[in-house]
Amino acid sequence: MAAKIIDGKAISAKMKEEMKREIAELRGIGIFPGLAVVLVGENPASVVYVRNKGKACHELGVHSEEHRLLANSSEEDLLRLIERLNKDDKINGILVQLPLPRHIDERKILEAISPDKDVDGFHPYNIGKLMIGEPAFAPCTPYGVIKMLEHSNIDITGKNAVIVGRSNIVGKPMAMLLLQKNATVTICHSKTNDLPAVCRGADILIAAIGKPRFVTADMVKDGAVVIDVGINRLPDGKLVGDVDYDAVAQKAGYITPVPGGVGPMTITMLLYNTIQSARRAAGKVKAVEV
Ligand code: BQF
Repeated sequence: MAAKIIDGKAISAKMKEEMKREIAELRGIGIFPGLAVVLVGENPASVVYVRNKGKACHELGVHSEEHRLLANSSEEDLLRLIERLNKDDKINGILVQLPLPRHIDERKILEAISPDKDVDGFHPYNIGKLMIGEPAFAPCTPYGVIKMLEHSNIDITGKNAVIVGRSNIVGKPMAMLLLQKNATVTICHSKTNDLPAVCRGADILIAAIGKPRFVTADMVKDGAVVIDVGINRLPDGKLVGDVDYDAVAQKAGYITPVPGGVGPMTITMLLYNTIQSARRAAGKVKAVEV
């Protein structure tokens, strides 16, 4: 079987058109969504990601602020900035770009962000809400994966979903969202026994391990939906996912490309969460529903 390609860029573009209409509507009633992106240091990948987020805000007419701190800024400097943004009525979303320099305690920083402005969904409050199936900000990458499946009319209910990777940013929240959508969920990791056999049981296979081309065709069931969350730069500069794309595309029913798959959706869901946050701040919705 030759897989259908799930085009993250096209789905993003479609969602952004809807969001533009929504923003115009909100503007009419005096609501102006605003996002603050905080970058500490200048990790080259982070600089690109922050630029992508600013560009998307600009494209949609969302107010955006980029706050850059030097790599040697203290934890206190960063906490003071977050405190200020927490109180700023123009700001509905606060995003601290990860990873942070090693001398800064990432958990402490994420816990300082007001849960009401935590559009990345990394605050323990929102993680807890996600766990009990209550409305909360869902982390952008796994939330984007759910939207990709829905836009492709792929049923989730009753399916075996296997996630390879157990990170707090992707694997774990992905499991919660798929469970919420009635999948039977397995999370695999580096210690999983006979990983290829577990993966072969997947109707929906999510690769989020951060190893280039780790998921090979022998690990994929015929006709499976394969979602590639990986972004790996090879020594020759080429960007590849966690899936051995060419071979797996011969076997899967659906597959996401890298680039142009999950990545653009991550950015779009950030904007989506920011808009929902602005609505909620204005009392237009009680909470944010996944
Ligand atoms: C594309 C990210 C790992 C760690 C921290 C579009 C992005 C990437 C790829 C992007 C990512 C990955 C982001 C493509 C933001 C996704 O066309 O394939 C957009 O900007 N991302 C991030 O902010 O932090 C990360 C991955």
